[in-house]
Amino acid sequence: MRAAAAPVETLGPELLSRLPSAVQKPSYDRTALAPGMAHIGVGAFHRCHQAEYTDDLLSHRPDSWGVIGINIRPPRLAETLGGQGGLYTRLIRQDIHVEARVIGGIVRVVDSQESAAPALEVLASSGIDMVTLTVTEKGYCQIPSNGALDLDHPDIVHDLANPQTPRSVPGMLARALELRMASHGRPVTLLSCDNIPTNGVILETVVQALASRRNNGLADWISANVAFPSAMVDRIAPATTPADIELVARRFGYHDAAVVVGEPFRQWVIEQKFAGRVPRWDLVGATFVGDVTPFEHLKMRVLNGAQTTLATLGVLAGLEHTSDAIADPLLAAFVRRMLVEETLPTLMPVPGVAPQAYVEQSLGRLRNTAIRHRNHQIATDGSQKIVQRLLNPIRDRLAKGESIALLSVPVAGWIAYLIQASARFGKRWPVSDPYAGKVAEIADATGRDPEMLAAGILAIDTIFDPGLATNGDFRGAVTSALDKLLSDDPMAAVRHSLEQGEPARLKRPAQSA
Ligand code: CS2
Repeated sequence: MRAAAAPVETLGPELLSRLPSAVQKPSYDRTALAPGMAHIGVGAFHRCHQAEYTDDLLSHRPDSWGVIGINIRPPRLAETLGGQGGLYTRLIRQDIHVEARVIGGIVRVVDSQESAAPALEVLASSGIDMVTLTVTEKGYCQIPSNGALDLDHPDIVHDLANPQTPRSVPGMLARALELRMASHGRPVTLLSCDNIPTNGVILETVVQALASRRNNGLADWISANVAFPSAMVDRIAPATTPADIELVARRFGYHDAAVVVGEPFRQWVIEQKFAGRVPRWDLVGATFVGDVTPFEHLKMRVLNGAQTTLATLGVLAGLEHTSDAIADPLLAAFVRRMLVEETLPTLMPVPGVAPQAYVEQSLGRLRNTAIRHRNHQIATDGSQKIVQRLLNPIRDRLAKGESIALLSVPVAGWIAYLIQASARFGKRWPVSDPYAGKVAEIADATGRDPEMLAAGILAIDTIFDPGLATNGDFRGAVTSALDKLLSDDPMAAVRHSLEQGEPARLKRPAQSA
């Protein structure tokens, strides 16, 4: 009779001293670590990015910067990270290479999905001097086209009526700040780490929009005691899959329900605008600068612009991951030309960065076959992403009378992606986007006519500002690309735009009969 295999042990504090030597582990004493900051939204990106910088900082100089991780939306943390004492494995993967490290900076986790109370208790406490957030673009309850608080958002409607039991992120932060003001009064920095331009300004705008309606001095107290720096964050870290968890078990011999996987590249540029104590992430690779705008534009328009383009066009071409889409010669040629010819000229100079080299580096990152970044994941919440990734560079080019033939194709790609998920277009795939219902309604009403479809969707003024939506060149280019993307040969849109945009000297002579 064969002996039963020994059960695989789960990662936790007691396993730390027995981890295989191939797995790097915290070099500092976790038991001595006091919490000094909180993070809201402990997803793969936080665990792979800010938490790694914090872990580097704690190794560099042990300090009271332990992190309390809070989730206010699913999934619950108690069963995964919580059960592992906050520990998890961060894998860095590049093609066949895997580097493993257990990150130790998260000292406690808090589930606050059912009620705001557990989150508020942490956020309002006098020991917390820094709050970082990754709550996704839509977590800010802002109107994508102008960044103002969306007063019609159901959670905001709720929070305006029930300010002490908030549901939204802005509502929760406004309430936490109100509690701080009424108790210890300590200053705090709220640092958005979501991938939105001027994320600090947006966070401040939505929090202050609620605070100013309180009429109790909260807005003024916030102005004097709270900082909202903007930040550019970068590392590709797709959703963890069962295969990643399996890889850790197979290679390193333990079970970890909270594994995250990222690429080697990482970058964090933070506006130097703080209130109170600040973790010195600048000592471990982050950059503190006066203005993050040039860094944000570069990253969102080049790397993220390429990702969104490859994601939606990739799905339409039947491709699963970013690395599959960029392995397609047509899509690769398209995205490079779009970035070099149309996107780069919209960018301001970025200290220390050569734009062409940045494009090549970005495309290289997207070719990493070990990063299984699903095109559908990137296409998720596209309505919240296309403004900064595609529409802003388009607007800048149109203002200078420059061509937008290439950048319009992924805009049409986003439309085609969403409308093909509607019942009218056969529900080709499930989608997750706050505007999916609205787009489906338009598709139902207009049917297949590309001109009517494009007109209907470009009229959504919370995404497309009216100046852009009514521009004839833009509308024409989107309509023409959409027509082809909805045909049996969707990639004709990509081929056509490449041929059209091709400088005359490169055009092939017409074939003679
Ligand atoms: C991606 C980003 O899902 C997405 O929208 O484009 O998460 C991207 O991987 C990160 O911004 C990279 O830093």
